Amino acid sequence: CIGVPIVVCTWPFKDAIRTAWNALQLGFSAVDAVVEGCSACEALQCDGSVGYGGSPDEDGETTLDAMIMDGTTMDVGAVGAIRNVKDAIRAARLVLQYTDHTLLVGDQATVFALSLGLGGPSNLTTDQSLAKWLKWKESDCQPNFWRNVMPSSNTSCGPYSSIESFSASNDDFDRRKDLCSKRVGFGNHDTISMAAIDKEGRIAAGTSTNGASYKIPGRVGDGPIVGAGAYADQEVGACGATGDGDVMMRFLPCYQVVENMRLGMSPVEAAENAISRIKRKYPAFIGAIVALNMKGEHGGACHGWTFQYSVQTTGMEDVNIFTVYPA
Ligand code: SD4
Repeated sequence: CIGVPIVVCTWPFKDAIRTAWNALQLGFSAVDAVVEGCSACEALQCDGSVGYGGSPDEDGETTLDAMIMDGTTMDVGAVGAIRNVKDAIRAARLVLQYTDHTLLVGDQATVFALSLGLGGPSNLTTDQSLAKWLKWKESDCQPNFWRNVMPSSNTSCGPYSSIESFSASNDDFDRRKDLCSKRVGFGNHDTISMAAIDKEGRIAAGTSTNGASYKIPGRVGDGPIVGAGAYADQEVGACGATGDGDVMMRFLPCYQVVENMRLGMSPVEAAENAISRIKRKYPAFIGAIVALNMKGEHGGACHGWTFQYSVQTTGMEDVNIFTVYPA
């Protein structure tokens, strides 16, 4: 089934797709559909990687990243590392709707969202995220995201001064990270990235995630970065990404995908090309991309894991799940 309206998203987040699809069926805009779909995932804490209570940072706090892009106007609203607000995608939408800005971050994003009536402040920590963080704290898998820091056993600044692995090489870091990821679950990269085309042919894309577990506080991932976590352009199509955002955002893979399609590539070719550009420099990265063009053709590509994405369009009774294997 190919056509429009259509909604696609990373991973088998069926409820998110159904929510967005219902919005499209009711005649809502692509922007509204993506916001509603991502919002449903936040409330459901999809895979623990979206919404509150997931991916605690080094201090145990959950912060959220989200973005919504209107591919018709190219307007964007995004929030990075927003604290104490459960509705990250709605906060992003407020940025889009009520400001000339693109991205607000941290505490000030919180103040902004609350001032415009979003619910909260809410504690984003849950028993599960606390237990996960404690397990990590008690493991020898700290720190997670530091490298090339001078060992300095006699300084008292920062929680890591006594950790000897600072002197390890980058390869050692990668190996250790890999081992630890299996033990304490570093690798939960399951962002929702969604794209939709509505009945009037308008296109939008958006993301919502609680980012990377045990990140350094203040870290913002690829989710709210235009062209990295998602991108949409009415003339061409849209894209959503998931995976190791710290690496992926260096390549603006979703911008790349849309530009690839503009030059005539199919969604699959465009996604494969964007992934291969990252792979060339970072053979160990983990990530995936879903691409959609204005005809409603879609495709995906991935590296380092098997990827699934979800689609609903006219003629499909329910959400269809597509599986993509690494090239
Ligand atoms: C990030 N890309 O913050 C996000 C994490 C994720 O699927 O799960 N992606 O790096």
